[in-house]
Amino acid sequence: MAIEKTYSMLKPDAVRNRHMGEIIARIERSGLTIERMELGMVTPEQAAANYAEHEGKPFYNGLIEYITSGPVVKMVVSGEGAVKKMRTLMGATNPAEAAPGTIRGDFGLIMDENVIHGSDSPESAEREIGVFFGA
Ligand code: RTP
Ligand code: MG
Repeated sequence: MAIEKTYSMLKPDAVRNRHMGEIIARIERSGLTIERMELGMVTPEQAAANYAEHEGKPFYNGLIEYITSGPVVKMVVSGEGAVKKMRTLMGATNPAEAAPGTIRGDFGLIMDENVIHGSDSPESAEREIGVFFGA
C-alpha cells in the first residue's frame, strides 16, 4: 500500500474532556506518523470549507457551531494506507455504534460530539490539509 497523508482533528469535546494525550498515544502506537500538529480554534471559514458537502443538511448549523466552539488539535498524519487506517482507529461516526476499542467507541457518547475527524479519501485529505495548514 502507498504512503499517504490524511488530515485528522481532535474535536472540541476531546480537548475539553482532556482526552488529547490518550488519543495521540493511540495514533502513535498504530505506527502512523504525526507530521504536523497544532492546537487552536477552527475559523468559521475553515469549518464551512471542511464541511461543504453537508451544507443544507439538518445537522449542518449545529455541526459548524460545535466545531468552532473551542480549541481543537489539527494534525497531518502519514503512513501506509493512512486514510483508511485512521478511519479504522476512529470507529463509526455515531459513538453509540462505534466498536469498543475504537477512539469514538471509547471516548464518545453522541453523534453531535464524536471526538475526532479523519479525511474520508486521499482527495479529501489533500483538500483539508490545504484548508487547515495552507497549500
Ligand atoms: P467527520 O467528517 O467529522 O470525520 O465524520 P464522518 O466522516 O464519520 O461523518 P460525516 O458523514 O462526514 O459527518 C460529519 C459530521 O456531521 C455529524 N453528523 N450528524 N445527525 C446526523 O445524522 C449526522 N450525520 C453526520 C457528525 O458529527 C459527523 O462527524
Ligand atoms: Mg466526513
